[in-house]
Amino acid sequence: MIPARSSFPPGFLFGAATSAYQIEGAGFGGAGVSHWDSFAATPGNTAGAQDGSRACEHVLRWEEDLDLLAGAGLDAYRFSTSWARVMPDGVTVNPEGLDFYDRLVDGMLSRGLKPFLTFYHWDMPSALAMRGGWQNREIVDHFAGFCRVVHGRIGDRIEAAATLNEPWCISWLSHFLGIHAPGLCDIRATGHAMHHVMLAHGTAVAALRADGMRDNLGLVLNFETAHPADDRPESVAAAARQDAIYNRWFVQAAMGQGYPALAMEGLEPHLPPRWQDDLAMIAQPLDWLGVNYYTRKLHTFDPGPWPQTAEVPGPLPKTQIGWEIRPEGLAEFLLRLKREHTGDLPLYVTENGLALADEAEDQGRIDYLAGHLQAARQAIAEGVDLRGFFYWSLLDNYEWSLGYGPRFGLIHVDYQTMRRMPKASWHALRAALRG
Ligand code: IFM
Repeated sequence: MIPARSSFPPGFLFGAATSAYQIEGAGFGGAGVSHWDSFAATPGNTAGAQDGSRACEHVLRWEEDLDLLAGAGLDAYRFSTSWARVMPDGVTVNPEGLDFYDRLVDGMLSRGLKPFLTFYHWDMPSALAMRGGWQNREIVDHFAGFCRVVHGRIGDRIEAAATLNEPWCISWLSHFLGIHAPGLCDIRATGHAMHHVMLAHGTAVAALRADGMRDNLGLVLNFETAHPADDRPESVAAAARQDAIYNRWFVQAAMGQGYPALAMEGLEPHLPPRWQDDLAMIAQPLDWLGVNYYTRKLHTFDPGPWPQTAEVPGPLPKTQIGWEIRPEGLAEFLLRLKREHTGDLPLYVTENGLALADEAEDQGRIDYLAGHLQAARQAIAEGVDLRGFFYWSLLDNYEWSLGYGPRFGLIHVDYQTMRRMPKASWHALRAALRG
């Protein structure tokens, strides 16, 4: 059973999260081409070559979506702004794009929902991607400029803002594993992207502070438990390397702890020149950190080039997309962050959820939510200053390279008619929140 609102500290926020490209419909409202449009248009990159041009037509149906958020008794909505919608060529403002977010934020406020903005959730304008995107240091100032434009228009009404969603996905998943746009498999591109993405974060924070954003500015990172597949020392070492790349690189840099040695073993030769000079700019003081947690993976030694890790399927129950369900990992990360990296910095769970193929299985979503909310309560009981929890996702939506097959939503979307239908989990969450 989903724990009741009353079992959390007063003021604890419950919300749901989405991102622009996954729900809005990039084909509407004068948005420019993003690197996700061209990535999806290239054979083999996304399931069925599906893209976000129509997605959930949120740009046309946002009022209904906000009604469903408020109807569930949620307090907050985590959304992102599409860079390609706000600045189709990466630099020139599209007034229609900004008007959309202006209306959306007012729509949240009029329904009593607190707006939690993420400036960038992956839809980079192609014009900038063609200049090297995150590999090119130029992106740092472009990104800060984009954040300033968005903040200048809606910053007076948002509750909290994060610069970036999941820098691991922006850099490693997209430049090393080639699974997300721009689909590169190149360690040098990866090293540059992993540094520039953090420099862009820090530079944007400094710019937003200068523009008057004094509080509630943060960063959203994803964490994934990396366990060794067996007791062999080489598997233990492989899991530790994976942990350094995924779970330590970004948080350490943001918290002023430098890059982790185990990741530097492979990445240092591929970082941009004079990367050390940027560490202070990266480590800007933040007001909160967002934690996205879904799963754990098992790792073993791989005899190829660094990082010599390979994933092995684990024994735990799995979601539609094969991710193991392990709620205790959430409590472990929240406690570890406090102990090793963030100290007393307020934390939010900014994403947690699962994909299930079919509504008949929706009890699985209720159980998943219950387990992870219990883990959040445990972390709070053990002293973590956790301020809120956002379910991923409000709606079924475009799951990137996996297309529209995986269904993460509290609300079912019929992609033919665009009809929204709350699932059993939406009702269960509402009951828990209303008490
Ligand atoms: O859909 C994604 C989201 O865009 C970022 N975090 C993980 C989710 C599920 O894969």
